[in-house]
Amino acid sequence: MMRHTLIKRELFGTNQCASSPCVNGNCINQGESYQCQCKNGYEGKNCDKMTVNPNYCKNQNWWASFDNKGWSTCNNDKLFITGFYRNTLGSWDKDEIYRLEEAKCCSSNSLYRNQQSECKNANWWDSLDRKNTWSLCPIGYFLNGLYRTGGNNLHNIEEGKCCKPVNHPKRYGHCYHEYIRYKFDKKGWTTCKKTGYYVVGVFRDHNKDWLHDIDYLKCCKMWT
Ligand SMILES: [Ca+2]
Ligand SMILES: [Ca+2]
Ligand SMILES: [Ca+2]
Repeated sequence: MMRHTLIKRELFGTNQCASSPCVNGNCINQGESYQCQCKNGYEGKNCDKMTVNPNYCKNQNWWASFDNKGWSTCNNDKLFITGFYRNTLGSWDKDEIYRLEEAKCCSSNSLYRNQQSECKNANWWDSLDRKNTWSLCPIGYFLNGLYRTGGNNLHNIEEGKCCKPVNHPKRYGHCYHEYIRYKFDKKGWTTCKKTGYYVVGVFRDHNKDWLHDIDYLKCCKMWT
């Protein structure tokens, strides 16, 4: 059957799909032309453009970047953090922040799709030095990255990069506190579990000064 079809095409016209023009999709031969059926997340004639659709998320690699002083962010201002991946607990008394290895970066909800972002750096230099204290983005902004200095304690996370779609107001939709006291002691993903929520801040516990001492994420929805 297959063989038959190929021979037929050779005789009666060229196979427009022969060069596999659909980068992320299936090709449909249409005589002189072709059409691509794109996989989810891609668009364009050849399915070569990535759609930043409301459900788009990417795990951003911070494995090396967060080992040293400097910024680790989502690779796009239009993406917002919904959670973190951490490596194995060092020990209760030495759980260095470089064990934070990845951030989950997700697009805005559909209302703000493809809008440019405006960003601000939130000053957490003192707030993360203190126990029982929240370190938060300015109201209406969502976390996009973290800045750390040279030491490896929790208090060495000094700033949050906080972004919002330009037309997003300086307020949030519904917010809640995701309790991660035990979850964040272990290797794996810790996220805002409810869908459509983004991280806007972290809470340092009453205990020590290590990565596992983040006890809560503040998770908020975008305003609709
Ligand atoms: Ca690392
Ligand atoms: Ca500090
Ligand atoms: Ca903990």
